[in-house]
Formats: sequence, structure tokens, C-alpha cells
Amino acid sequence: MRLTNSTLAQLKAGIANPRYDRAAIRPGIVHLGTGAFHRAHQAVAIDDSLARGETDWAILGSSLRGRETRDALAPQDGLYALAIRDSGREELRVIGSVLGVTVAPENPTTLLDQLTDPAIRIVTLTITEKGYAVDLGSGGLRQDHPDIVHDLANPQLPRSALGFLVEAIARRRRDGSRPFTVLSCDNLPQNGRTLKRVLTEFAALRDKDLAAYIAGEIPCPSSMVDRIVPATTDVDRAAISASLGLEDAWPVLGEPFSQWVIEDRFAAGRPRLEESGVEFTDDVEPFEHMKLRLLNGTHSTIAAVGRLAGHDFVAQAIADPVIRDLIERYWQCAIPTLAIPVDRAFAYTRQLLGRYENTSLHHRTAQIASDASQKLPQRILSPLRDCRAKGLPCGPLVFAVAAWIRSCGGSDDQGRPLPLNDPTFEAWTSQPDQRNVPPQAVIEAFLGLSAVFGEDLPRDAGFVDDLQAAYRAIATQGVLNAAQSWRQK
Ligand code: NAI
Ligand code: CS2
Repeated sequence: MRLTNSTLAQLKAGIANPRYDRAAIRPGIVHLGTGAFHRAHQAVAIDDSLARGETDWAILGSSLRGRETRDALAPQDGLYALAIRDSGREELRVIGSVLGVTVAPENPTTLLDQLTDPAIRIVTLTITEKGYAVDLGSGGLRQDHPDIVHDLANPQLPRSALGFLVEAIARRRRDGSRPFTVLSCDNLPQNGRTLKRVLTEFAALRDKDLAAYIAGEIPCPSSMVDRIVPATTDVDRAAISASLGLEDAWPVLGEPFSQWVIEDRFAAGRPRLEESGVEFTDDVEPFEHMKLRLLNGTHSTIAAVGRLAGHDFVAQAIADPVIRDLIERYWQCAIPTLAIPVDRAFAYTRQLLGRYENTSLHHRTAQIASDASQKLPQRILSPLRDCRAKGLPCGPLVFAVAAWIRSCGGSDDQGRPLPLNDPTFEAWTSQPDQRNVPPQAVIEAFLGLSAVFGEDLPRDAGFVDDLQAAYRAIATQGVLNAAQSWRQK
């Protein structure tokens, strides 16, 4: 039997399920990019709000890309299970806050109608770092991005998140509806400000007056989001359905830890999320820096070094003494770049170790390695710049960048294939064949990626020398031996 509104009562005993009448809840939020993370993080906090009687904050989900999530959840009335796993223990809960999922490429008008509905007061996004059409090198809008070019030519039939948002804002303004709040929940630097900047830049290419309206009237608060949510596998689907006693075509899983810190700027109200443990602040940046630099920076390092060393999972890689030592030294370099007390940062790293050691998450290093070119600027290169500017040691960060470059060469240290899943490389026709090109030429080619390295780092001779030395060590000794010989840096 499938998980649906009418089979909820057949759930196995002890499984939490929606503590409200789903027929009585009303939409208040549209979410763009209804992937695993949204469903294991924001949707859970909203499920709590609905249970507290805030029944007009339910979520209308949408996908601007594939139909898979919709196809899985539509026969389940939008219901799905969340499995919280912690090294052998699992807790299940059925989430009811997502009413359904619209597939925008199939029917952009439906999504526009939802976004234009005055009852919608917040739009949240998890569309991945690449979904914002932002040039991470300059921080501006990528006007040459194919979806941006398309949406400027076809404003009523958009493809991109920016296109949908600007068209909906224009229609709400025309209809005299109050503005909605746009809340990014992606791992972007200053995600609210970045979104506001590209949104306004995009609008200005359509209509300067509309751009001025957006700049003045549409709040885009920044938020720091945190819960490790691996991609769901077929093994997970079968195991969780068996535990539920009902079939769930797309459950999600995550760790017990969850954090959400939001700048409290909302145009038309918000749910009382603080009662679900969400933190509100005037300035998200210290939280964002701590998380992006200490968690995501070491996640990307573990992904690059771990894959070269043949580790498929984070828990496996962090159990490798050479990698654990590298990560400890990485944190020693990154912590001084933060504006928080050292002991607080150090305590956070102890907690991170425990989270990485969680064996039942099966968090793949390949998942973290995906879209790395969109992640490294804020995770590793930004703290690296701060270290270099302050004359602080940053050897482990340079080593991580070298390992990433080497992991883009197509094979690990044993010659096993390492597939690349990254938009930068789809477009990069002149990517060097690392097996046949001298290290110096490989590094020069990668440093030419200005959207990744900017204009400054390629001109920093000290950094370039160190990067070449680290890369050469990895290419000649293998990543683990090189990590040990690189210890002095
Ligand atoms: P996912 O693969 O399950 O979902 C990604 C969603 O983004 C899908 O709905 C997809 O259609 C959409 N998408 C992809 N490219 C897009 C584009 N160019 N334009 C518009 N939509 C696009 O991935 P997941 O796990 O949900 O992660 C998504 C984002 O959430 C991450 O990139 C990150 O920024 C954030 N996040 C993820 C965490 C995790 O542990 N999975 C934790 C913290 C943040
Ligand atoms: C990971 C993040 O895939 C990745 O890039 O580093 O999704 C990470 O799991 C989250 O940011 C944790 O909150």
C-alpha cells in the first residue's frame, strides 16, 4: 500500500505523522527547487508550524528542472517520510507540509499563478549554487547565461528562478498585491544579498522602474542553513518503506543536527519559526562564515582528497588518519579568519567530527564533489584570501584546491574513473588532459577560470607557487603521501 492521506492510519506504530488536519491547511509559501534538502529542513520546520495551528503557511513545491519528485509525491498527496539517522539508530516521521509539486517546464503558467496569488507571502529557494546565474568571481549576474538570455526574450514563459520571480513581482505590483519575501536557503555567500543583487540586475534589463521597485520593496533576508542530507538511494526507499509499512517512492534522510539562522526581514509576516528552534538575527554573516568555512570547506576537502584516495563516503574518509589530520590542520588555519571566539569555533569543529563520523548517513563524497566550481569560491578560496591578506598559514587550504584540480583529471590515485558533474566543465572545451600535460600547464589552465579564482589569485605569485608545488606532490606521490609531506606548509 502506498503512503497517502487515506492510508496514514495504517502506518506502523510509533511513527510520527502530521498532527493537523491536512484538509484544513492553506498555502502561504511557494518553494523553488523541491529537492531532498528542502524536504528534510525547511519543510520540517513548517510542519511544526502547521501543528501549532499556523494553518495558512503550507508549502506549494515546484521544480524548475526535473519531474521525478512530483511523479513520486503526487500519488502520495505530497506526503513523504523523513528518516533521521545517527550511527545505527533511525527515527521516522511523515511530513505533511508540502501540498504538491509543480513541474515548471511542463506548465510555467501554473507556477506563475501560484506566485501571483496574494495568499503567498514567502518564496523560499533551494536551487543549488548554480541556479542563481551569478558569476561567483565578480558577484554579478551572468547576462550570457542561456536561461537569462531566454527569459529576457520570453518574460511570460520563464525558465530560471530569476525569471519566475521578476515576472511574478511585476504581476503582483500590477494587481496591487503586497510584496512577498524571497528567502534563499542555498549555500551561497550572503545568499540574500547575492539573490537581491542578481534579481535587481535582471529586472533592470527588463524595466528600470521595476528594478527600483524590487530594490525598495522586496526583502531578501540572508539565511544560514545546515543539516547534512544525502541523496536518497533505492536501498533507502526499500528500507524506509518496509519500516513505515507503506510504500514511499521518495523519502528523505538526514542527521539529527539541524540549524537555520535567518535575518528577520519579512514583508508580509512569517510563521513563528523560533518555536521550532529557528534562530533570528540582524546579521547572519558570522554564522554563515563559520558554517561555510568550517563545515562546507572541509566537506569539499574531504570530497576531493577522499575521492582521489578511493573513499566513497565521508565517514570512511574521516576515519582515514591522514585525512583526519589534514582536516584538523585545515581548521587551525580557517578558524583565525572567523569573527567568533576561537573556543566556540573549536567546539563547533568537535561537533563536526561527530557529524562526519555518522556511518548510517552514507553521505557520498561524489555528491559533495558535484558543482565544486560553484562551491570552492565561498568555501575555500574566500578564507584562503583572508589568510594570505593577514599573512596567516593556509597550506591545508592550498592543498585542498590542488586536490580538487587533480580530482578533475578523471581518475583517482588507483586509476579508477572519477566522473565530473559540474557545469563549468560542461562548457570548458579546452580542459587540459592531466595525464599528459605538465603540472604547471594544468595549474595555469585552471587559474584561467576567473569565475572560480577571480582576477587576484592568479596574480598572487606566492599562492600560485604553493598551488603548483601541492599539485605536483599529489600527481607524483599520490594524495595521501603528499598530504603527509605537505604537513610543514
Ligand atoms: P537535490 O539534488 O535533491 O535538489 C536540487 C534541487 O535544485 C532540485 O529541485 C532541482 O530541480 C533544483 N535545481 C538544480 N539546478 C537548478 C537550476 N539551475 N535552476 C533551478 N533549479 C535547479 O539537492 P539538495 O540536497 O536538495 O540540495 C540543494 C541545495 O540545498 C544545495 O545546492 C545547497 O545549496 C542546499 N543545501 C543542501 C544541503 C544538503 O546536505 N543536501 C544542506 C544545506 C544546504
Ligand atoms: C555539502 C552540503 O553537497 C555539499 O556540497 O557540503 O550540502 C552540506 O551537506 C550542507 O551544507 C550541510 O548543511
